[in-house]
Amino acid sequence: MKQQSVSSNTISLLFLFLFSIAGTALSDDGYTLWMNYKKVDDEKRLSEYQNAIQTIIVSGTSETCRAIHAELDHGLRGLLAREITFASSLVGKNVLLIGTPRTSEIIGKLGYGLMLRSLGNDGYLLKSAEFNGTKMTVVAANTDVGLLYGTFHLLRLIETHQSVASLDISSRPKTQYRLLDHWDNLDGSIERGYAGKSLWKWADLPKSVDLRYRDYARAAASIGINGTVLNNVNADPRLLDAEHLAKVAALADVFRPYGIRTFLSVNFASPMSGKFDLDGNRKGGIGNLSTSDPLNADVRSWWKNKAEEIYKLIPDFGGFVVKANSEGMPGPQDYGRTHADGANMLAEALGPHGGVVMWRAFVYNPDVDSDRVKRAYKEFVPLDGKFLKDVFVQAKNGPLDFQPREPVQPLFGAMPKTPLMLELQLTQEYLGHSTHLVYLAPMWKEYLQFDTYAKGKGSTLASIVDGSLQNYQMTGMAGVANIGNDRNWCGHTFAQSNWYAYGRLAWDHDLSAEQIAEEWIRMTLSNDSSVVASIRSMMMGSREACVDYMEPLGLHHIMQTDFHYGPEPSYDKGRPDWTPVYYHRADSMGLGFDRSSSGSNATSQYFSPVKEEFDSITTCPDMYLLWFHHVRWDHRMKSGRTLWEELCNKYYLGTAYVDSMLTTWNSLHNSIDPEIFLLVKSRLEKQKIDAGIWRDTCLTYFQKFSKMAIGHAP
Ligand code: BDP
Repeated sequence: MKQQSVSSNTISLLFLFLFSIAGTALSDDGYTLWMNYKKVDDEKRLSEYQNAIQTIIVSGTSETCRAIHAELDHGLRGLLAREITFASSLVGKNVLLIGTPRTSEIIGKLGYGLMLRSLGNDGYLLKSAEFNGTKMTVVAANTDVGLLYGTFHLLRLIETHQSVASLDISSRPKTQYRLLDHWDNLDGSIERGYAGKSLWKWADLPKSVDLRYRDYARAAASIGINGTVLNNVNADPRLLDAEHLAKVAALADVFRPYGIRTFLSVNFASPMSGKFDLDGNRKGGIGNLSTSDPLNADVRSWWKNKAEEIYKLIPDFGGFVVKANSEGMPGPQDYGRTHADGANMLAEALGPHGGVVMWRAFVYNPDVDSDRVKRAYKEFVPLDGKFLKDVFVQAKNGPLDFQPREPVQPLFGAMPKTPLMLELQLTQEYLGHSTHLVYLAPMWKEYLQFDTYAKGKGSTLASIVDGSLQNYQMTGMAGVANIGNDRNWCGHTFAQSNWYAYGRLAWDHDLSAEQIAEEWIRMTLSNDSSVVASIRSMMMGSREACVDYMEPLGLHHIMQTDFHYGPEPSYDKGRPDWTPVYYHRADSMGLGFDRSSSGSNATSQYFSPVKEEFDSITTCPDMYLLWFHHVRWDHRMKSGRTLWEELCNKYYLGTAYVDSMLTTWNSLHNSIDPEIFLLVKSRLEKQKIDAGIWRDTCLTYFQKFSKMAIGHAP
């Protein structure tokens, strides 16, 4: 579980030994995430577990089964505080049996066949059973990876002190592709990364394989992640050269036993010859062609050959993510071709090998519409039905860019013939980086539960993404990772909860944000119920507070240009669709962007009755009001307050919530590991200062237009 490289193995082991003889006073540096496997401190539960798990049988010899064995050995040794006995046949009275009907005769005889049939490749059963007088806890699945997921579920039950006495659980993921997207660059930097440098040590690979890669895979698999995109969507073409593919293959070898497939972001101009411009930026690709036109025969065969080369090295390679014709990246439109032409060419290369294309819909060409948020819809909806079967169109949750709050991206529901993959952002690009405590599950739930009305009432975003509404043949979610090489992976301890929550929701979007928070707190911080309750309630309101102190009532993109951390509402230079002034449109009359039918008419991209609800200033929910309407300062809100009063109120509510989080946290100083306590405390203190800056900067700026006094309800 410690970070070390193979070459420094011995030294690290020595350290480990010295640390362990130093006793238990060592504080928690966060490295073990939600898998710290500390001894169960509830005596009753501990003896229940010790009694139920006396001998373990892991049926199967695959690398995945070896990983299961290692995880149980390590996990249960910690949790149950004793040596763990493994056996290959039934011995003793109480057995933990892990196997598939193919690898274990007993599983075959227990009669789970029908149940297993409905669980697919990744699902599993957790059962309490009896066989020939032996009491058993059973993890059964159709595949070894299913067993791995079931094993992690069992460990989670124990880590959260739940009974394992009469288990009857079956679980299968609601989406097929559950990916973490890393925006990591070859030089070790991470685009929008706030937790150190990239985990991937390109210079050392493939020879030296950091043991941390395995811990990454364990953590990801423990929450059901089954794919990792290694590099930035602003893709460096060199990742596809032979030298780098060997490095990618070495990573894929580490991830494979954990059921994690490897994917790459690719640069559309890869087949072209490349050079560096005066700023040192690479233009073009790694090939020797003079074009990357997707209808050119040489370009097409370049990609086919590249795919063959990749699959020779990585037989289970997952596929490509492509950012094309967006923010300066090359794409098919450079040759007058469509996004579908580009995506289909790549699908033809990957499809025969079992790979997919994730073609991003994050495009906002100003020629398409003067309102940035309408552009992706206008470019992609006409292409519905034109993509080959191995293509996903991957869209961010909102139509702009990962703001603290946006309405749903209207593409969802509007492309019934194209599987849409939902892209969420774990890294807090616009939500206080790794300094602010913002638990994102409530936000993701808000999107997933949003009713698009695409096929009438009940057409939630979740039902689109999981394929049930429009019968997608492939389904998936992608989360832009918040992971770096910081010792605790995510910078902020609570940012770990966002990694955790993303995986859990990608597996099952019906889980509640509260339940996920509770699991995470119990596994990471404390199993004491009152501590859990305090932290959970802190987390649950943290995202709404962030919206309130940054961009309440539908305001958006009023942050510092490019850095995206603090407020900069007065900024109006450069591309208009990147400037706060373009978005908030404050003037002497009021505030907000008129996207109603009397303005840019972005409301028309939604289905009825959402369209009408958003279009009218009286029915538009407060939380989206300034997104869709330019509202008079003296407009009466649903609360009875004027817009100006409500705005002030929200900013003060947000900052007050941060104060209350700090107070709650301080009250827990005896209940939390000291290292984690101090780390979180110092970040909350900074968050408090930042929230005040947001409030004061924005209100003072808007006051210039409203000419009203800043005040707030007590
Ligand atoms: C924006 C980021 C930018 C990304 C871009 C994208 O500011 O760094 O490259 O999205 O998603 O959120 O492509």
